[in-house]
Amino acid sequence: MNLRAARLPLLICGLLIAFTASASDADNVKASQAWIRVMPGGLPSGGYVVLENRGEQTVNLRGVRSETYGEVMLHKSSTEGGMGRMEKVDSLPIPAHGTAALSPGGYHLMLMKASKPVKVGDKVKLSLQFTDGSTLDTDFDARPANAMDSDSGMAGMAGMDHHSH
Ligand SMILES: [Cu+2]
Repeated sequence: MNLRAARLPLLICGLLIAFTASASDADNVKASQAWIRVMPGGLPSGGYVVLENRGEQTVNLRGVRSETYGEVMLHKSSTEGGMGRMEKVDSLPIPAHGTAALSPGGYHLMLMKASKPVKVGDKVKLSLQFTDGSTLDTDFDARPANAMDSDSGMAGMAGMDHHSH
């Protein structure tokens, strides 16, 4: 291997580091398993997604914009004395090199004031907003009201009770 060939990987490596340093929050976050539990009759629907942060710093999910829903809030569910309740939260931290899950019974998006009826099978685009102002457009699958979180089994059942109030 001559000297010039040996330098090429070094150069590429340097470029990658420079790119990573300037990446926005949205560049560092990967969204997966995004879905909406569609509730009948204009009731607020829950939105769920798994967010993976591949960056070196904590990223905060600050809010969500949507053309479909006039109002979207970040909520956290909890159970106190056997009663399900939920509260509004301002942001959800996604740790560096970690994940944060919005799932039935925990953090979730509360989707309200649909501008048009959302049907099961629809894909609904939600724009996730992060600390630095960057956004990540994500397609959420609309699922029926009795859908369970496929990954959490009984936890999904608990979430269903909560959201039926
Ligand atoms: Cu809620």
